Amino acid sequence: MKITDARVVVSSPGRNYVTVVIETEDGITGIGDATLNGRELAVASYLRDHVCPLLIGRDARRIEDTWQYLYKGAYWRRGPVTMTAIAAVDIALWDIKGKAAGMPVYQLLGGAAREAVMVYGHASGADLQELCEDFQRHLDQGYKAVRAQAAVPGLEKTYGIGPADRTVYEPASGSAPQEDVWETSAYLDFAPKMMECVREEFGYGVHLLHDVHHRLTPIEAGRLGAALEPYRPFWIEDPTPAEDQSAFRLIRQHTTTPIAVGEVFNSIWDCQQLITERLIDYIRTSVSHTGGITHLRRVFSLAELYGVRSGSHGAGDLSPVSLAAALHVDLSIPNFGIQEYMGHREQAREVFLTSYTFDDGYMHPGEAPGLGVEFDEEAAAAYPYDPKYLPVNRRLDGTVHDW
Ligand code: CS2
Ligand code: MG
Repeated sequence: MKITDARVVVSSPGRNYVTVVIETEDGITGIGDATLNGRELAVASYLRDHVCPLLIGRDARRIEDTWQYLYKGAYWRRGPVTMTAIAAVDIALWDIKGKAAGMPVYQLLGGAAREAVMVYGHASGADLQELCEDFQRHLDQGYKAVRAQAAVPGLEKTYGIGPADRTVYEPASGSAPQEDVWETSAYLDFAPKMMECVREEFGYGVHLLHDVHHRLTPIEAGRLGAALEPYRPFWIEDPTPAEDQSAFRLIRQHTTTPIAVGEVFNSIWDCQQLITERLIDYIRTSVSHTGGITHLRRVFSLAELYGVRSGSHGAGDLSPVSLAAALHVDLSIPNFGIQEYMGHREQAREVFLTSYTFDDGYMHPGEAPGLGVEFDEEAAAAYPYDPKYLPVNRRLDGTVHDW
């Protein structure tokens, strides 16, 4: 089954997405998500200039060999650009394999290990009242798990606060990074009040998640985790930057609050210590940034050995192709935890025609062969690339901080 064409489509239906399209001599087409928020063109170039020409003539059925060829053959390994590019090719090849077999990808991965995939949505607000109103909206939609984020009083901008019109939150903006101002002490005083408010309003029958977004030192993260224990978070996410995996030993000494990390990771080596030392409870690596289905399964298999469950990233800047691939993996692995699902803007739903379903807080990838997503390239052409950047965070004294 030789590959006859491999192309990259950069478009902006609702937000920027990079989509890989691979065609075979048999007329079967597969698609992959190569979107890296704020660095889309870097991945598009890596693919167009250095990967796609090498795919022509290769056997589309040899997914593992292609993965190794692209990973080891580049000599320069790992990193978000490289691994997102490899991921997109990998996802497209699994799509092709499923279509050739006449089966949804999850069947190729061993079949369903559960009936459906529990997802969590994003509730947010400019104040606690708005947060609770949005939280209730998610409960009304059937979510069993909801993430809570609220603007920190006194700070002009806070991560994760969705627009007033309730369209899908998109943090990237402008033709250059906007600069946000951050003050940790204000956040540490406020976060427990926010979680207490949600529990008082909605009780303990719903899974309550919160994203710290890399902003604390390890000891501050330990303090936050301990302060939130009465409110039983499902997890706190990215409590501290995770380049230093050993830093999580300090957090673990101070709190039993579950920890989720990994959306910025791109390989198993980024989380090997976190998993093998049980320093986290959920690994958030995504199918589109961590080398595709082939590599993500390795991460989750390692995690299973140490009692760590999956909690994959699924923000709106991961395309519907990525979400579909994630759902196939989520359905098939034994140590599934939860899947993030923010939904996608209307324009994206015009371009990516999906088979996955949402019902009462759970999702299923569907039974269509392959991923179950059709990419309408013509519709995509109506939405040209629109350069956008993620914000830069600075502390009150101007020091650059983690966003
Ligand atoms: C967030 C994301 O979904 C999450 O957990 O961390 O919104 C993240 O900020 C974006 O995906 C970055 O592009
Ligand atoms: Mg996050």
